[in-house]
Amino acid sequence: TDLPRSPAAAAEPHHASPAAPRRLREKLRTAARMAGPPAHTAPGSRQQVQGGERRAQPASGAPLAAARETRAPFRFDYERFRRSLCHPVRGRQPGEDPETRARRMKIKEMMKFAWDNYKQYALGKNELRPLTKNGHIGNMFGGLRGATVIDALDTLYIMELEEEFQEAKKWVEKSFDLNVNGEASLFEVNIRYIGGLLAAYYLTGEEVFKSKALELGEKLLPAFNTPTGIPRGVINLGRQDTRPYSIGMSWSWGWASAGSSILAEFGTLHLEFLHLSELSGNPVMNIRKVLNRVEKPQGLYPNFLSPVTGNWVQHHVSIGGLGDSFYEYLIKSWLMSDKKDSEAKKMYDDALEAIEKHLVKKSAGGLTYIAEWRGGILDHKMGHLACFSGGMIALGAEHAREERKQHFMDLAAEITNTCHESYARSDTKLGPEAFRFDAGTEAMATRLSERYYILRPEVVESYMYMWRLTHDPKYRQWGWEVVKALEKHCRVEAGFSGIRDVYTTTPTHDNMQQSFFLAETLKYLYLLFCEDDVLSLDDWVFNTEAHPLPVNHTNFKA
Ligand code: DMJ
Repeated sequence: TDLPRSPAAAAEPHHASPAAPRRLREKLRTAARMAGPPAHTAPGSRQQVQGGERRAQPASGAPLAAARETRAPFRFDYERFRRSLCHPVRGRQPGEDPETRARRMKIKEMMKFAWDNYKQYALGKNELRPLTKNGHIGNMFGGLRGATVIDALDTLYIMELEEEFQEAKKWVEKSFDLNVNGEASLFEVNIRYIGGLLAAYYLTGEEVFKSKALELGEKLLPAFNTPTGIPRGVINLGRQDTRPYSIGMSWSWGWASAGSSILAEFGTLHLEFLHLSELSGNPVMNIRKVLNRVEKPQGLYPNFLSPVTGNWVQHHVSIGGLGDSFYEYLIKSWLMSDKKDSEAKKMYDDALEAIEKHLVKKSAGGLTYIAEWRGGILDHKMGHLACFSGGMIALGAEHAREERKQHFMDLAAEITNTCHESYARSDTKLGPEAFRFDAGTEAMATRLSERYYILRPEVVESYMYMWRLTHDPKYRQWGWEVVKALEKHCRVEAGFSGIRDVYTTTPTHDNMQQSFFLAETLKYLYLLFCEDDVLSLDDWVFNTEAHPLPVNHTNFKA
């Protein structure tokens, strides 16, 4: 999701103390709440938890006292984990046609260009400002720096940009400071920093990424100290008060109605926290219980929920901003659990049925889209963010009931086609932030404020999944159209920039190279022109920032 930001206190970083694993594990154990036995046991960990009893606590929703456990020292077995993968992470690179290779190399060149400019003008800041050639810090990450470094790590690695990967790794080792004291978005820190560090660790086995992920994960835990265990949106990274309902640790966004938490924020933690749990040997919280208990209007999940009562605060439903990645993490939790997490699968199936029944519409011109819902009234608008849903529905289709499989593949293809239309109908061949289906308009922005494009990935993300799952060559063609448009309208002297209006061929640049451009847009484009065994969907799920997290292959024999 993408949200308005509250002003946050940016603090000057001090030098981080090195992670202290034993102390860290102790704190994780104290603060984490258990709602049942861990759903996930990674191949690397199974043989390591010797005598480690994980005692389940009742899912009361109230914070629990410290879970006292005795167990042997925990060590994640990375080599064993690597042997559990079905494919080498960067694939086997069999013979392929020269055009596909050349296109992939072009995208690699774009990544190098984006990285080199960030490194030259903004290393250590969160994003590059490519027109003014300086860095941007912003207020989303609570004083943490280097969002672009962390977001870029796995893309650099996968693209075999070895020198650049080493530069990024060196920055993490020497300069990534976790001893900060500012207000951060729990969601953004989780998907970009935790997700990026975890992926870098699983891909490379470099301990520095694991220890930083665990240390940062520890800092996020107090956000879960609410009466329901549903975290609030903003957390102060400098405070470590783990008492129940502690005041002053976390806040709801000022703009979110009545102190509510956002579905796409608290619903987009599960994948990363399961892995933190596996790597530390400690259990994690499970906030699904609350969602299962609360009544859902027409089976739909509204975007705002009270972290105090566990009830919905407002009946706005959207598969785009504020809702999006909650649905994504349900199906991906199931896939990541090697199809064991049946609770997540059922929630996904039920939610998708409700979405299809109430939100999926067809325009007069025959375009399928997903509308938004405000207390029963439809808003015939689709955000760019909602375009990830083509890929998600395709990913889930294969695992639907036999008689629904083709239906969901068709639905995924139709939505992806609509999102492609939103690009094809613009002058730049890039899509607007939101497009509408009303008053004779189809798949175009009608408001000036919705015409911008900030290098977002969701449309190419769906192209990548649709390609992998159908091998219909049109998805590669569509991806190549995006590459050409990015080169023409977004590439500037010192990096890539978003544009303010996709409906003019002389667009104004917004002077921002978003970190997700390196994490997601370029990674998904690159994978679109790779063989299927590069970051194979058999082995990996992508978090919502496109950071690959491994599937837990439960049948793996060492
Ligand atoms: C990214 O940070 C993630 O994809 C998130 O889920 C939504 N917003 C941006 C990209 O548009």
